[in-house]
Amino acid sequence: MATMTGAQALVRSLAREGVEVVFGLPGVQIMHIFDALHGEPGIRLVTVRHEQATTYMADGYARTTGKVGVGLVVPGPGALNAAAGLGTAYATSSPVLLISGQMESYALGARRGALHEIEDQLDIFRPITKWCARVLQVEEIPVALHQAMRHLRTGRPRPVELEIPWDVLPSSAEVELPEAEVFPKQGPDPSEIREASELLAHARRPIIWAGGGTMAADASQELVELATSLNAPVITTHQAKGIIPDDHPRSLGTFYYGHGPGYRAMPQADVILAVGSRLHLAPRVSWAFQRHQKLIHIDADPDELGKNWPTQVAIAADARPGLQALLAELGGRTVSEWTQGEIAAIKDEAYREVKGMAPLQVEVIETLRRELDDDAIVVSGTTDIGYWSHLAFPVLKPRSYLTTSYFATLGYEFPTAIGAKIGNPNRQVVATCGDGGFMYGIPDLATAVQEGVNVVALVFNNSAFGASLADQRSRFEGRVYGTRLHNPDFARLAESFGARGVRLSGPAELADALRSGLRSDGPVVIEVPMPVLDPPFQIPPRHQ
Ligand SMILES: Cc1ncc(C[n+]2csc(CCOP(=O)(O)OP(=O)(O)O)c2C)c(N)n1
Repeated sequence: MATMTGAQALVRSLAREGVEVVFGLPGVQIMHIFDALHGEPGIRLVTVRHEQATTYMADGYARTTGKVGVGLVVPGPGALNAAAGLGTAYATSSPVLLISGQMESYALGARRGALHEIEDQLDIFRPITKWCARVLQVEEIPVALHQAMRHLRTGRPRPVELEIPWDVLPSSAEVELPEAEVFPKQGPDPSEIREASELLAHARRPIIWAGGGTMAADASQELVELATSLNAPVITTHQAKGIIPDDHPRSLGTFYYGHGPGYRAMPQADVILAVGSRLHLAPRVSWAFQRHQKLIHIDADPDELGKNWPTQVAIAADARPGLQALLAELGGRTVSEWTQGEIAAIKDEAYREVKGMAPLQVEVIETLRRELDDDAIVVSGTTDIGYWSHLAFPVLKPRSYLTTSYFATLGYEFPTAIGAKIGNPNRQVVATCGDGGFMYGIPDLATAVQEGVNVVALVFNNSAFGASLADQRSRFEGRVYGTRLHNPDFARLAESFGARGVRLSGPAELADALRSGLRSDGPVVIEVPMPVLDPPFQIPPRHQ
């Protein structure tokens, strides 16, 4: 027990729980937390320029390191600004903690129009968090933070939010700080593993379908081992890209809007083992998922089991212990008929198709792969190159390819990349941005300069909200309205921030610019002119 203020109790608890970085933006209700951080050498405070960046950066940091990402904002407008990032973290099952201030206790519920008042802020966070709470006593702060960490580190990782009224932060009390805990992961039910193993052991055409839950569980090694011993190809969602190297002989790449090698392989499957995936596509791709196939579904979130597609065996477990148990139970048994030649042929043919559909985009993506290290982190933006990267960019390591999952958050990519680089200073980090999306994150170019963060933003400039324009072309008889954009000179804009800016005349110049950009000390913006092209979801899949 020790006497300390609420702000000290919070910051010491964060340090005790292993938090090393906080992404924050100050304001009167949280200044005591800033002051307590000033006295805490183990935590780096990164001050951002727009609250959206607190949660985007925390998410980028969290998903690339596996550690908890922490944001710190004022209530009301600050909390609302941070909400799109928290929603993205919810969609991507990312362990982000948002600490938001609160009005003074006496103002809660009084509806007097106190500074930054929102009547019940927790109601705003409920749909985009796994757990959220308000703490009203100093002594409760470490306990609440420990509880937040338990939610972040057990089951399906999803964001949490904690709010503390302004007056609680400078108050003092006798406080006990709980020890940080390593929480055990949820293991599977052995009888379900036996049932699943029997199905897999007798499957002639088993396919493994890996979703983002495999990444959150760091189950790469187990997944690759199982694919090898079962002789089963692996299809990933874009969230799980890199869980098996895309160039692995058993990888069948990424299935995205009916494109990718998966659509050729899935109809052949007799048993599908889905791990850490919502299977949200299943009801929409009848040529891929078929009723006669047997589905084994492992997921840390029991709510997902059987929700989108009927399962034969539903296993509520974290992906890693789930796969470990399957490996042990199978003991190498398999009658799988897949040959590596078949898998390679399916993959080659699908790649040729993708190249035929998007030659310019694939040329850019191939340049990226050639120039980047194997463990480089690519934050794949909500932009044309980002969507085609799901299909054409080979990801070689886990936790090195970020998407927004179903949230499709325009503008997340650049701040998310800054957070990723702060968590991984020795890895290359590139964000692929559209001109529309990049403009959301421009304020935090200043943060990247201030913090000396070498992130390369590739801004593919088609002077349009391109996907929306393509939508107008296809669904509204070509009536283009409200989707063309006037843009700044991105290179000069970057220079004015003290960053490096380069304007290319075309994608052919990308390799050199990228190479030198990755060697810079600070952020680099490379503007690449592009025409408006069709994203994959505007092109009907061949099997429709
Ligand atoms: C926060 C948010 N607002 C709006 C959208 C809808 N939206 C999806 S893509 C897009 C256009 C993106 O334009 P740009 O960033 O220039 O990339 P491009 O499509 O041109 O490659 C829009 C407006 C969204 N996904 N997210």
